[in-house]
Amino acid sequence: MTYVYDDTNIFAMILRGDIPNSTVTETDYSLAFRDINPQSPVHILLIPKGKYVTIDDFAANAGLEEVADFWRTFAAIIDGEGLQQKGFRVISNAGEHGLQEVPHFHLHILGGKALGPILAQ
Ligand code: DGP
Repeated sequence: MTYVYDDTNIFAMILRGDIPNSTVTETDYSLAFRDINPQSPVHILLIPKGKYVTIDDFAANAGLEEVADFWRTFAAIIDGEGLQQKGFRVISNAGEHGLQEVPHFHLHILGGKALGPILAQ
């Protein structure tokens, strides 16, 4: 499977520093920032700095250091935001059926309230 990365997507612009973001944490390989349109009291987007379109692109093609950094950063966010005790939800939309708006792989990390059913319909 080949993945075609669009350098004009909004998260690429954030990574280039062209538009500001509310950074939660940053490493050599990963960036986490607050969603501009939060769906819950905690709504963080975690992205790799590398050019991966979807979660499966990242899983198949990222280097092991990137993968390890990403998941350790994820764990640090859960800890830092105090989400372990009450729990949280992670979503990654991919492609057309997943209604992915921004074609740079990202995790939505949602928490801070009871989130309801996983799907609205
Ligand atoms: P998705 O549908 O999974 O691709 O969700 C993309 C998310 O990105 C959506 O929840 C809104 C968020 N978003 C879009 N543009 C910006 C932006 O410029 N800054 C921030 N912080 N979030 C954005």
